[in-house]
Amino acid sequence: MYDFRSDSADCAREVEKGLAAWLGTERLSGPGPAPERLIAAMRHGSLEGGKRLRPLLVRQAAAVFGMPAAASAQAGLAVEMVHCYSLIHDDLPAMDDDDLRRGRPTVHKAYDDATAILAGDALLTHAFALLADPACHPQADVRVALVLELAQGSGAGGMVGGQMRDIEGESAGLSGAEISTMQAMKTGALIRAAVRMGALLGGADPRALSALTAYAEAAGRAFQLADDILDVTATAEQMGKATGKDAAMGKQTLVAELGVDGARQRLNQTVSEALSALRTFGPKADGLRATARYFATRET
Ligand code: GRG
Repeated sequence: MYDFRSDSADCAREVEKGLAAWLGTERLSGPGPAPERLIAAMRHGSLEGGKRLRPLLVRQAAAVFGMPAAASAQAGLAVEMVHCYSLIHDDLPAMDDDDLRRGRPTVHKAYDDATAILAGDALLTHAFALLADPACHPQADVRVALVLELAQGSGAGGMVGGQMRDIEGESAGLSGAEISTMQAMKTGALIRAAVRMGALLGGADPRALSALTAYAEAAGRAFQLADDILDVTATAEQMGKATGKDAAMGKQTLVAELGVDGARQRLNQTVSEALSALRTFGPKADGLRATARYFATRET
């Protein structure tokens, strides 16, 4: 029987080891050696922390097709590098201006703004080196498909575009439908890419890929709803309030639109949608099922 706690803990341990290895002096070198300060900032922004959910999704989607965890690990690291870069840039003064991330000083606080920008840039670039590397998958056509998937999920029509919509919406205001689109891009697109990359590694046929894409889109919505609910309830707790309604005000989230109870209801519906997208798959999809359920109950 699939054990979410042990699989997610194994995955997180392996991601930590893999990132530490790939963010070493030798592997980061190009025509010249990578500067020590840059390497240190990249490591600060990606090691020791994080739930490592996106590599877990790559691994679970590949497992649907019987792929062993080791065969999808490198692609999972690439997705995690893109995720870590996005957090480093999101924390910058020009974006969210946060001092803490994962309980530690953000990269621009521990180093400086320019180093944080470059550390994010270098993580993003390195992610694609991992996918192009033959150890990622023996077939070049699969590697190219992975590169395309991650580029589309993280670029202007995906995560970066979602961030732009979020920033634009802060002054213009967003409708409920616009918030959903923004979130599907900003947060959902990388989750979608992670699941689809696992499916591509596993050699999914078009029907399976489309079912897993439907799962990923619903799971991405569930992840974001859970994140927004946690944001509000944690803030309300800090402020000593009975509900997080006031804390939700002014934020472009579905919690502000639906209220905490409405958002919880929507979260449960969305998890059911994710689960029903997996109905044609057998027990090999239990990992993906467990992650969708985890999104409804997570506390961090
Ligand atoms: C700046 C290019 C650029 C993109 C920013 C992802 C993102 C887009 C911003 C992060 C802001 C944020 C907190 C979004 C909410 C959803 C989210 C991505 C939460 C963090 O992901 P987790 O919970 O984090 O997987 P850990 O630390 O566990 O990896």
